[in-house]
Amino acid sequence: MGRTVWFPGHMARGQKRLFEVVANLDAVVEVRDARAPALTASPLSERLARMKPVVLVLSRRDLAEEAKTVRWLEHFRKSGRTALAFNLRQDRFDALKAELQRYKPSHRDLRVGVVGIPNVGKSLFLNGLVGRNASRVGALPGITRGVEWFRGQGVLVVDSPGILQARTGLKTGRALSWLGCNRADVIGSFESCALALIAFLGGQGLWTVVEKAWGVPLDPAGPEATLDALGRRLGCLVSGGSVDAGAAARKFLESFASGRLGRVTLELPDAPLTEENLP
Ligand SMILES: Nc1nc2c(ncn2[C@@H]2O[C@H](COP(=O)(O)OP(=O)(O)OP(=O)(O)O)[C@@H](O)[C@H]2O)c(=O)[nH]1
Ligand SMILES: [Mg+2]
Repeated sequence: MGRTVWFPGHMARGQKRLFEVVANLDAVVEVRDARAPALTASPLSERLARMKPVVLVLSRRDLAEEAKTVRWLEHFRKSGRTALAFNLRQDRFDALKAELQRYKPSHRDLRVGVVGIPNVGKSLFLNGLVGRNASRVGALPGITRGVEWFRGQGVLVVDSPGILQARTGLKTGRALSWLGCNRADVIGSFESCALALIAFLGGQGLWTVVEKAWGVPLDPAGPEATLDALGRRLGCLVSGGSVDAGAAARKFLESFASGRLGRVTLELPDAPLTEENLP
């Protein structure tokens, strides 16, 4: 059986190295995507929480549905967890910095680690914390390859590569690709990931986001027919005028993951996405 998540060597090495440095940290910030705060939990989340205080940061607040983000924050607060949501490209993190200072020992600077699955915004968050563009940020998963220390604004911060669980269910792996956190091309194909996304959005009544942005209705004949219509709308055609489904799927996934289609939240605290309920 092929892999259902992309798990290159830098993830295995990063995980080992991360646990070596955790002992020297005062607190850990776990970054998750506000569009799916349960699905995008780090596989290291529980283990880290047993070792150090963990603060949750929900990234991409600007791409999620605000009322649903408020429900998630309320959910975490009720479960006794500290969680804050940001547009990491714009917002200042003063409230979060104040929260982290609670863990600073009196004799030295605060030491914080930033963890999370690929492409959730860890490096962008770290840059905001140290006050400069210290760590490289990029639209594709797998930008940060190693565990690295950065200093700035009275805090020492460790960036880490995005780490996935090596064994993840196929449907969960595909759903992570919708948010840009897993490599669709490595785990199956752009097409299979896009078809699952079409089925999911249709089933949840969320297709309106795509229809509003691109004017393509959900085709009752099924996801393949809808992908075909998307391909025509996006001009992904091969000679002879038929649709290049792979190219259409790739464009659709990239637009969805980057939030260009509009705000959308995929799950709520009382109905988290799992291998059992995903298409
Ligand atoms: N609109 C928006 N984009 C964001 C936000 N947070 C992160 N991004 C974008 O998401 C992409 C990934 O950001 P990175 O900081 O490189 O993510 P990472 O978690 O370090 O990724 P890896 O190192 O590859 O695991 C970049 O294009 C960011 O600009 C946010 O709150 N809003
Ligand atoms: Mg990074």
